[in-house]
Amino acid sequence: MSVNRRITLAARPVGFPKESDFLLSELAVPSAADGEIVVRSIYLSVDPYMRGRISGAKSYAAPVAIGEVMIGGAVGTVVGSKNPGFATGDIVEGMFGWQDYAVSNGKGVRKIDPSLAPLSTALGVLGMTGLTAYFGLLDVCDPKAGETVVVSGAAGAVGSVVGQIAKIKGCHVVGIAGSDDKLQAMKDLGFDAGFNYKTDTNYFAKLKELCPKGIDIYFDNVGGALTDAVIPQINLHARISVCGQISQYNLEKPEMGPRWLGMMIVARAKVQGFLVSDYYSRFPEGFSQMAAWLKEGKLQYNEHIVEGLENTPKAFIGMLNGQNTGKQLVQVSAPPA
Ligand code: NAP
Ligand code: FER
Repeated sequence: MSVNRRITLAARPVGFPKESDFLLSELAVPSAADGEIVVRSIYLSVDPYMRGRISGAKSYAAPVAIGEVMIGGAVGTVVGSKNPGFATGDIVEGMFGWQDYAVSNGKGVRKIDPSLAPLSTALGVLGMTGLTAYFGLLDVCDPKAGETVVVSGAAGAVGSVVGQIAKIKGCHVVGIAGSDDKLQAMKDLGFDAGFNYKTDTNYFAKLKELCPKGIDIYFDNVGGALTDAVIPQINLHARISVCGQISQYNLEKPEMGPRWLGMMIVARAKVQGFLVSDYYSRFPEGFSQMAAWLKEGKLQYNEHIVEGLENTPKAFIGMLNGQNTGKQLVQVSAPPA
C-alpha cells in the first residue's frame, strides 16, 4: 500500500454521532525521522471515551481538532525505525489513531509479545479496557467473597471483564445489558444472573429480585435510570466505582434524576470516579495478573471485529448503539502469519 488512509474529524457531533462527522482522506505513507518509528496498524480500537474527545465540552483530555486524525489505540507492526528501542517487525500498541500508518516517537508505545495471546487482545482484555476492569473493580471496590456485585454495561469490553474478576473473587455477580444474546454471553462467562434493560424495564424490581441481599458493589458503566434504580438498594459500606456514564454521552440536554447523595450517608458508602490512566505505574501488575488468569482459563473474552478502515466511523457508532458483545475493534490489515 503506497498511501496512508486516515479518518479525520469533520464536525463536532450534535447528539448521536453520524458518519458524516468523519472524513476519509489519503496522504503519503509517512517516514521516520531520527528517534521515530512508523507503525502499520492491524487492529484499531473504537471506544466510548472518543465521544468525549470529539465534543467541545471541558473534560480530562483535550478534544480532537476539526480536520485532525481521530485519536485512538491501535496494535500494529513497526515497518520503519530510527528509534533504538524498536526494530522493524516488532508488534506494538499505542495511540496511533484512525489511520493505516502512524509515526511515533515511541513514548507510551508498548511492545506486545505475540506468543501470549491473539494480538487483538492488546486493545481489550490485555489492554486498556481490561485494566480498567481490573483497577476499577479491585482497587476502587475491594470485592470480598460472598458480596453482591452489580455491573452495568455488563456484556461490553470493560463490564464483561469486571464480572469475571468479581467471580474470581467469589462474589455473586449480576450484570445488566441491552439484549438477550448479551445475557447469554454473560452466562457463558460465569455471571450468576442478569437482565435485559431494554425489555425488563422495572429496573428496581428486577434488581430487588436478583440481589436479595442488597448490593455491596456497583460498577457503573452507564449511569442514568439504571444507576438510579441501584442506589436505593446499596448495603452498609457499599462501594460504587464510577467508570463510565455512556447513557449520557449523546444527550443534547442533561437528564434530571433523583437526589441520592443522602443514601451515601445512610449506607456510609464510597462513590469514586477513576481513570484507568491514574494507575499507569501499576500497569505491569495488571497486565501480568490478567495474562495469568487468561492462561489459567479463569478469564475469557469476546470481540466484535469489523473489517476495513473505511468502516471505523460505522463501527464506532455501532458500538455506541450496542452492536458489540465484548470489545469492539476494526481490522485494517492482516496480522503477521
Ligand atoms: P462497551 O461496553 O464495550 O460498549 C459500549 C456499550 O454501552 C454498548 O455495547 C451498549 O451495550 C452500552 N450502551 C450504549 N448506550 C447505552 C445506554 N443508553 N444505556 C445503557 N447502556 C448503553 O464499552 P467499554 O469500552 O467497555 O466502556 C464501557 C464504559 O466504561 C463506558 O462508559 C466507558 O466510557 C467507560 N470507560 C471508562 C474508563 C475509565 O478509565 N474511567 C476506561 C474505559 C472505559 P448495551 O447493548 O448493553 O446497551
Ligand atoms: C485513558 C483514560 C481513560 C484512556 C481512556 C480512558 C485511551 C477512558 C475513559 C472513559 O471511557 O470515560 O488514558 O486512554
